[in-house]
Amino acid sequence: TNENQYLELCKHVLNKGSDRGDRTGTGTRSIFGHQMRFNLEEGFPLLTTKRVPFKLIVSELLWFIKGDTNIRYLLEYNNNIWNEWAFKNWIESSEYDGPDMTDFGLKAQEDPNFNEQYLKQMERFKQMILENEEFAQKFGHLGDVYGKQWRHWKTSQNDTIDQLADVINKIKTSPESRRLIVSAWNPEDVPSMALPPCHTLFQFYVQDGKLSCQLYQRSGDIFLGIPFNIASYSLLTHLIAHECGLKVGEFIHTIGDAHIYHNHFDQVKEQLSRDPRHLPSLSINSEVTSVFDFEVEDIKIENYNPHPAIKAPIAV
Ligand code: DHF
Ligand code: TMP
Repeated sequence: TNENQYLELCKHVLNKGSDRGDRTGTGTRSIFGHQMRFNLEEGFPLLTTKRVPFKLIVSELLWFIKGDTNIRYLLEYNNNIWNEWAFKNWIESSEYDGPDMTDFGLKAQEDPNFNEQYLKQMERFKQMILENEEFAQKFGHLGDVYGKQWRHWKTSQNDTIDQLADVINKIKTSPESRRLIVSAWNPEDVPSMALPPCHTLFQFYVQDGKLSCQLYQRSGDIFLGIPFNIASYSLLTHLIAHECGLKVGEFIHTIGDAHIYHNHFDQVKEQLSRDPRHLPSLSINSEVTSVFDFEVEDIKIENYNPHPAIKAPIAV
C-alpha cells in the first residue's frame, strides 16, 4: 500500500543509512537517492501510523500558492511550523533586547532553564508579529522562499514570472508537454533565504485524463518534514487537477539526502510498531474553480482515523 512505502523507507534508513554530521549539529542517519510512488486514486496519502496535522498542511500550501513569504499569515491560522526560521531574523537584529538566543535550537533541548527563556521570547515574538504590522514586515519574512519563486520569480529584465499560473495554463493547453515544471531553486536568491528550498523542483504529467506530479526534494527530514511534504504535494496535485478538469494519477516523491535525525530514532521505532489503517479521503469545495481562490475552509480530510501523534524536537 501507499503508506508501507514510507515505513519501508524508515526501516531502510535505520538499517542501511550512514551516520553523518549535519548543519544543525544534531546528527543524522542518511541515504542518498530514494523514490516513492503514491497512487492518489487509492486514497489521500496522509499517514495513519501517527496523526499528521492536516490543517497545518493546508494553510502552509495556500500560503505558498498566494505567493506569501511572511509567517504572519501562518500565525493567523495558528500554524507555527516556520516560526524558528523567522525568529532568527529578530534575535540577530539590533532591535532584539532579550537574553542571548544564540544556538537556541540545540540549547532549548539541552537546558530546561534556557528553554523556559526561549519559549517566553518566542511567545513575545509571535504576539508582535500578529499585532504590529511594521514588526511583521521587518522580522516575519523568510527571504525569497517558495511563495516568491512560485509566483514572482525575478528576471534579469526586472520582470516577474508566475511559474504556477504558467504551468496551470500549460497543463490546460498542452497536456503532453514535457516542460510542465516549477522550480523553487533560484541560485541567485539561495543566500538570502532563511532555509534554501528543500522541495526544489516539481513536474506534472497528464495521461488518460489523470494528472501526476513528481517532486525532487534535495533534503528530507523523514520523521517531521516528509509526512508533510507527501500530503502537501498530493493536495497541490488535487487542486490543480480540479481546476483543469482532470482526475488525479500519482504523486512521485524523489528525495536526495533522506535522513532520520538521531533524536528521532525512538519515535520512528514507535511508529514502525504500528499497523497502517485505511487512508482518508480529500474533500474540496467544488464551487471554487481556480487554484488561487481556495481558502482553508474549502479543504477537508474525511475518514481520518490515525494512531496518536508522536512528538519530536525539530532541528533548527
Ligand atoms: N527543519 C527540519 N530540521 N526539519 C523539517 O522537517 C523542517 N520543515 C520545515 C522547516 N524546517 C525544517 C517546514 N515544515 C513540522 C513539520 C513540517 C515543517 C516544519 C515543522 C513539525 O514540527 N511538525 C510536527 C507538528 C507541529 C505542530 O503541531 O505545530 C509534527 O509532529 O508533525
Ligand atoms: P538543510 O537545509 O541543511 O538540508 O536542512 C533542512 C532540513 O529541513 C532537513 O532536515 C530537511 C528538512 N525539511 C524537510 O524535510 N521538508 C521541508 O519541507 C523543509 C522545509 C525542510
